[in-house]
Amino acid sequence: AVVIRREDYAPPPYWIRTVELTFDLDPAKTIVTSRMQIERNEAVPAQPLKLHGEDLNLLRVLANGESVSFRHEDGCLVIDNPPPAPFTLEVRNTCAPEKNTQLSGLYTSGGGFFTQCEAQGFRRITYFLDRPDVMSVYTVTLRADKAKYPVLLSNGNLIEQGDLEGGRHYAKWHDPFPKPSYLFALVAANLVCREQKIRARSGREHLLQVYVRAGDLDKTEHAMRSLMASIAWDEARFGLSLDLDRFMIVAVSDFNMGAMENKGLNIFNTKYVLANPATATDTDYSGIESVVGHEYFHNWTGNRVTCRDWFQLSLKEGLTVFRDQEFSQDLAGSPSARAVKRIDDVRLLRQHQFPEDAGPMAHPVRPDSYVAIDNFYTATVYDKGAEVVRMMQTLVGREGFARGMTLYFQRHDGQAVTCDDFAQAIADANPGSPLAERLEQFKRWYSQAGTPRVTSRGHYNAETQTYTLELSQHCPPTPGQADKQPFVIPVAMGLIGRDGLPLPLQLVGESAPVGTDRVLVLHEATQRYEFVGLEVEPVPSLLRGFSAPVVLEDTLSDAELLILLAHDCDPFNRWEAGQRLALNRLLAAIKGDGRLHLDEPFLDAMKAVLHHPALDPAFKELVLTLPSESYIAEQLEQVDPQRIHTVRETMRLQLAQCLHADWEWAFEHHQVQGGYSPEPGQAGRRALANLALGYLCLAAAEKNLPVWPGKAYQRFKDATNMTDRLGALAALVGAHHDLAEVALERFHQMFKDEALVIDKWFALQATAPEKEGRVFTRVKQLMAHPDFSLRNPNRARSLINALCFSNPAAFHRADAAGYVFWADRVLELDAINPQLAARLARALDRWKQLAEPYRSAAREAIARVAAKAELSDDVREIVTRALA
Ligand code: BAL
Ligand code: ZN
Repeated sequence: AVVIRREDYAPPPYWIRTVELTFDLDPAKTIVTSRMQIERNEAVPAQPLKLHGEDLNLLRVLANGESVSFRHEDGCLVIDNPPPAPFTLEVRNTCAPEKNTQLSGLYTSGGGFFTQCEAQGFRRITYFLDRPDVMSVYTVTLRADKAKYPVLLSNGNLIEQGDLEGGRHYAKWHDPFPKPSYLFALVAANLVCREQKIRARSGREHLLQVYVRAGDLDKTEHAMRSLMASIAWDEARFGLSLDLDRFMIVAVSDFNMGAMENKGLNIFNTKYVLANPATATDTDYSGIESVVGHEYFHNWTGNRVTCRDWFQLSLKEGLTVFRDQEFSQDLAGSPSARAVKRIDDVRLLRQHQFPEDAGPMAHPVRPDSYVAIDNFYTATVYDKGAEVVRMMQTLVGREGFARGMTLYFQRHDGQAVTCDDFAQAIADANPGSPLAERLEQFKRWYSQAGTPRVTSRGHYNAETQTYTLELSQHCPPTPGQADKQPFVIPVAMGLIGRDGLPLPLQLVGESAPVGTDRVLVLHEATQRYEFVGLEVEPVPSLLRGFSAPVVLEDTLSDAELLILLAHDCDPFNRWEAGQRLALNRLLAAIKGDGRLHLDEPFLDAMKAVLHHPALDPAFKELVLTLPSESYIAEQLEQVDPQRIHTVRETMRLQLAQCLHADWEWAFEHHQVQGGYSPEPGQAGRRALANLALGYLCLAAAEKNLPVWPGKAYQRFKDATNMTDRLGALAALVGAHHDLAEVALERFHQMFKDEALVIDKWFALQATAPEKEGRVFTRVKQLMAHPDFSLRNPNRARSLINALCFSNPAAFHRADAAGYVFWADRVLELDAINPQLAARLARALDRWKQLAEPYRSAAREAIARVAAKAELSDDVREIVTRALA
């Protein structure tokens, strides 16, 4: 395997200014003809022309219409002596879409043709300079059987279409914007579409289309609404308008990622398009909104300004995740609904990115090297990258950040640039800001991996009425980076009185208090802040809104956490205090004798939140949901997954029993009246009612009481939307109640033709709380279910990844059977779809943290995968790093 290094970047020796592609589409053998206008990049010494190609069958190569000598080397087509002046190169080749199970390049799905070119799929379609800094204007002609493939789409504008002999037809598309090959797309399939004409703020008219298979049209309204909302938001917030006459979204059921931002022709996993109340949950609805937004926002952050090389991936991904998160928060509306969204985002970051930063795959937001770039579409590049952008906004303010974005586009529209260029633009637009003053240091967030630890110590002096806050930072070593330099860390904070009221913040030397909320910029290893004029000892509320992606280590007592939970005006920290209280109790039991007995103050605090008249149900649901098993594991030096599971289940049961009357109240009082809407208010009520129902069924199952399981079953049957139906089903499954079996069977019958719902059916069973090995046994049985398939990524993930990533107690078994299962599946999948296999391979990233006997057994399983001779680069990179 070849290691690609960032420091080796060199500009391309050639430019491909225009490309005319013609596709004669056939599932077994598609003929691709490519005519490229190529010229030398005079800025670099003359070199052979090397075009990337993978799994292609070359038919002919002509330069200026004449044959030209070429050779193959390292998977490239090499022309040693291309004509010196700008010239036309014509390449003709074939590829085999129906054999393309990797789903990278041109492939078939459900009887249609689809493409996925990011990161390096275009080279699996035809020979090209398949790198993001080579941008070309594309004209694309598609020819295919008209009856089988009535819809023929590519990027840009349709300029010609018509019939051909033999029942075939053609369509010709032209995209006026130069783009890198990774943004190329085509679709040829039997699809229907929802259309919408809109007039943007700018006055320009656009045609919006959402293409799906016949029968799914009733599930496209939400995606279309989300697209319209995205267009309006980008204009309002950043002054960025849609630059195309036509914007298309196409849904496909076989897709490795969530969606892809191809210029003007976004291709989506059906999971992020299709929704109606009967088949999609509130979570699905909000996922669609954010992914539709995400892909649309890429049109500027990614497409108009793209990445110079793949090490800069976070330039577009971190920024675009930040944008989609802001979009969803703005759409959510109320401060409380915004906070719920923020908490959700932080939970994901902590669940996925923090473990990544602590494991063998730890890498900087801008990685330094890779073997398979597909392995670096990670939580670090995406979600930590978004946090880096958010910190910039915190340091320059919301307006300042918008100014920085404007400058970024003024400078770089139409270019392929770097993370440095982005940070520079934001800083230059905000001279005098803490970002501009410490830009070089701030950029360590791009170059240093690992999650920094911020330690806080407070000291109150009653005599001088001062409070000294000492903040220190350090970052643990990560592979290849033993020592870290201090980061620039914005710490949003406030101080709270024992009565819960916010206190005025005045630092020594300041003439007056500066509000009750401010941002401290920690940039040294240790800094002290002295607050004056405080008549009582305050409780610090630090890292409000999770203002930096760090672990905060403080010495807050239970009493102080209870004050924050009851009173903090920052909803994020209020939630955090509740989680900390729960976590303290869980960890004490796990590290102690395993026994847990919930105390009155904790239970009273939870009841108070549940009944609080001013808090949103969605927020209550988040407070009353316990930290996940994997988050608990991250707090421990040595992890015994079974012990964590047992203790957490004990706590769940005690919460269920001790708050029984409260859960009954919560369930009864949070029913939604009227028709279904995915809006946050309704969704929050449903979430809390479902949480309550889960606890009620758990308590009932323990004592074998029939009432609540009976009610849950009834609700499951009568539900008028998927959120309620699945919630009731999950309550039964989570309690291992006999009715769960009947309900599961019925659910399958009801939805057997709805692939995305059947995915939920598999996932629910794979993520049920483990009890006596039953869940693991069930998963193995489900592998043989007629509806199961490894070839469809959503389906494979719904069972296998659900078990290995989301059900630690079922996966980490003392008999190692979970690891044997994992290794078998990684190897099986690798032969079909290496990207998918490599993702699954990461389920054992944190094996070194496991206690025995898990640790040795996990290592053995990884070694077994690594010992396989024919392994993809993707999987080899993951297991090699894991064993290093
Ligand atoms: N660019 C790959 C899919 C996404 O992040 O939008
Ligand atoms: Zn993206």
